[in-house]
Amino acid sequence: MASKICVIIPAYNAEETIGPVVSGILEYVSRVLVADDGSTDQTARIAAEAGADVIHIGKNRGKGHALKVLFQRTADEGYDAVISMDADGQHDPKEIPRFMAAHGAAPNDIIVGSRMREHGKIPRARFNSMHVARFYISIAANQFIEDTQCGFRLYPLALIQKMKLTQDRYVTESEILIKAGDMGALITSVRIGAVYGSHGSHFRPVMDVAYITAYIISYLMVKFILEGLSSDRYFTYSKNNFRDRIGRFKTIDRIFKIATVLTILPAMVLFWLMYVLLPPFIKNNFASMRKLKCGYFKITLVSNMLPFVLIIIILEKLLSLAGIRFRYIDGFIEKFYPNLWEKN
Ligand SMILES: Nc1nc2c(ncn2[C@@H]2O[C@H](COP(=O)(O)OP(=O)(O)OP(=O)(O)O)[C@@H](O)[C@H]2O)c(=O)[nH]1
Ligand SMILES: [Mg+2]
Repeated sequence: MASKICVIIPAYNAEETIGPVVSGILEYVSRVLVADDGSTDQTARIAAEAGADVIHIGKNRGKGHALKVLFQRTADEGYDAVISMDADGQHDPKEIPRFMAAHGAAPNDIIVGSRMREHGKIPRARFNSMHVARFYISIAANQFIEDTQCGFRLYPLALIQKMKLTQDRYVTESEILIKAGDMGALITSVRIGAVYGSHGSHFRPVMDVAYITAYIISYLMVKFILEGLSSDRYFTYSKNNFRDRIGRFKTIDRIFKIATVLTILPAMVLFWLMYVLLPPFIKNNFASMRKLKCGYFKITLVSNMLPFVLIIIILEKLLSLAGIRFRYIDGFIEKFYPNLWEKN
């Protein structure tokens, strides 16, 4: 039997784009649900006029919270899967059938749109941070995910219900991929076009990247400890585990993240020693790392290089202000943060 699917859109101050986005989508699916997240403009009215059902979230609480509200509502209504799309027109409704087809072939997978082949169309700084993020998110999710930051996705709701989502704003979408992959689920990519233009963005390149990074680091730290101290353990996530319980308390979660960020570099060296020295006692520890194309040493090395990457980026920015264009970092990032699973 075909899955019951609808489209969900978390929207915040998107009055200029939401109308055509909703009507474009309605050519492919019969129901669009928009979560209006405390917009101060006409987003809700225009979405409703274009034919969407609108959930009103009184106060702005961020994309992650809106997604969670939309997951809950659609699950209660008996949908099997949802397609999430952005309100700002960066996702083309014409590509919806490709997500449906991928879902038909793999109904239990999360299907993620990938813009990574559209290199030239993505601002370089964004592309670089997407490249580094996918390196670590892929490690945490036990598989290569081409584009970990794309909001155009298809989620099977039964899978979403197997995880507790504790993160907010732009971190939730990374959290979903990591937890799904680290539970054994598969994540399939479909190529989509990248649209970057004059649309407004709410994404804050420094703060939101920092939040995502802190979450990934805090997640990996626990994964490495669990895998390092057990045999043949590939998957470390289960609902309501220790990490989920920490996530429930915002302050403790924040302290935990800061502590892991401050200690990750020496910890990576310690993990590398555990990787080299413990196997006689703990057979096949770091099981998911041992399946990768490179040794754990390389991951330790590139992680410890991250502060230098940051310094080079800052230097290049300063030089460009002085009119000197010097782009060493792009090639560096592509070389040192590769796809560790198969050929690109
Ligand atoms: N519900 C809700 N949705 C949001 C919020 N911020 C952004 N969104 C939605 O999330 C989607 C993506 O947000 P953007 O700010 O464009 O982020 P992005 O697409 O990752 O970044 P760019 O590539 O720079 O556009 C859009 O549909 C927004 O309407 C928010 O605070 N609440
Ligand atoms: Mg956008």
